[in-house]
Amino acid sequence: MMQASKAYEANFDGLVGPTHNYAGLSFGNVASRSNEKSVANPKAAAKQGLRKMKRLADLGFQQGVLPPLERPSIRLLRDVGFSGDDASVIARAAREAPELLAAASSASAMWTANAATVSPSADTEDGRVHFTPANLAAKLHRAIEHGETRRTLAAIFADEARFRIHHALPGTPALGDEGAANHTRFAREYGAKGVEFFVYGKSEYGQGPQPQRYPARQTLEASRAVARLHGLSGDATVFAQQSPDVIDAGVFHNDVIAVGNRTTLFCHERAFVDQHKVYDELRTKLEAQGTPFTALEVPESEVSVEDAVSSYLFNSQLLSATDGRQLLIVPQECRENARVAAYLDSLASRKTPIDEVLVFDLRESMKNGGGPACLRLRVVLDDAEHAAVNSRVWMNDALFPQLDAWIDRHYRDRLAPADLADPKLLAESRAALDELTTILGLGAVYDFQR
Ligand code: SUG
Repeated sequence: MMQASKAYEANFDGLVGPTHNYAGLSFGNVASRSNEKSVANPKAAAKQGLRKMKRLADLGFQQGVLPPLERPSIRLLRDVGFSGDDASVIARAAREAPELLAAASSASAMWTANAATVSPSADTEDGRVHFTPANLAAKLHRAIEHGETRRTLAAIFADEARFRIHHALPGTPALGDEGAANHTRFAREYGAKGVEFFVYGKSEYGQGPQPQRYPARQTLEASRAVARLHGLSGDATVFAQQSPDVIDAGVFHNDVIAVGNRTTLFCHERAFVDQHKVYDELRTKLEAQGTPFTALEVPESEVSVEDAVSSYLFNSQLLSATDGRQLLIVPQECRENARVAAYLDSLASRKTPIDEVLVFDLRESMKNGGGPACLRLRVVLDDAEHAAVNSRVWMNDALFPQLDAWIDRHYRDRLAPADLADPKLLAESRAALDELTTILGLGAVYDFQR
């Protein structure tokens, strides 16, 4: 039996959608650009993600599923002027603006770390769990996610007495918001008040350095707005700027160079501007709550920023097991980079807060720049909140084979860029999603069902 006041961190992974493909849509994301136009395997991608969810559920973690969005987005294609029946819309877009068809077809909602920023009820003024869907204003294919994401979140976290689901911030560069990928929470226990750590790429109106080569997707103004909306107090928030030169090296979200959990921050030594001041502020604010803080910093001499970007060492999940041990969930690319592998092997003989490393094959997602941490949205829930969540989305021995068979029924094992012009893909995708809403008990969340 769970104790009444206890809270847990649940991870909600995005189920990879049937249109998963490599379109090179994300300038600044090295993997996305370098795999542009290669052939994707949506079935393998979905199964890789599903296996991660099941293994973590088997290890005793609370693991939820977030559904894909409806893609291709006929709504986007109509908004930009393509008309006629759905098949004509796709045919005309394929002919006249294949880049818009690619944006409309991306399965990018799989990276649920960008779905929203979430603040646990222990931190918020009104004692509810707050969600702000991210506007993802930096990239067209992602800027079309938040309306549908909000609808899905509302279907899963429906109890308004416990969950507050905000609208996304206005989608404009000054308020560019990329969600939980740039947000970490520290706390002694998940259910205790914590310190929320917001990392931004640049300030729109303030001074400060900016990257020169690649875009900074998150602004300080957006991070502050989310903290205000969630009713977080100033003594329990820290805002830090990402080093502009690591953004220019391909660190397009903070979760490509840092990950935190409870009292631990695991990061590269070049992650932040004024890094030691950042640690000091986190330590001071946490110690005021009676919470210790440890920064486990990886030096450039052991793992370069380039190694971090190609292996996704820091796009790992740092998870507290029920026995208190901390596990680091890494992609197999970490084993394939000799320096990163050596660093991970050395953890056993060093005194660090990481007790065990688990390796996962997420190759299909990784080729678009999405590692273990990109694929999950963390939601801290106490028992009553947990009971208020739509129970059909929890991964377990019953849901896994259902979803596995559903993938087998509906997914292709090959999707090349030219296949996005195939009108059958829309029909296949809708048939899959229609069935999924029944499996997950979501109701009619998709436009085509309304
Ligand atoms: O926004 N890739 C995603 C990857 C998101 C990773 N998320 C986190 N770091 N939390 C992005 O850049 C590529 C799609 C394409 O090129 O087809 C893409 O959108």
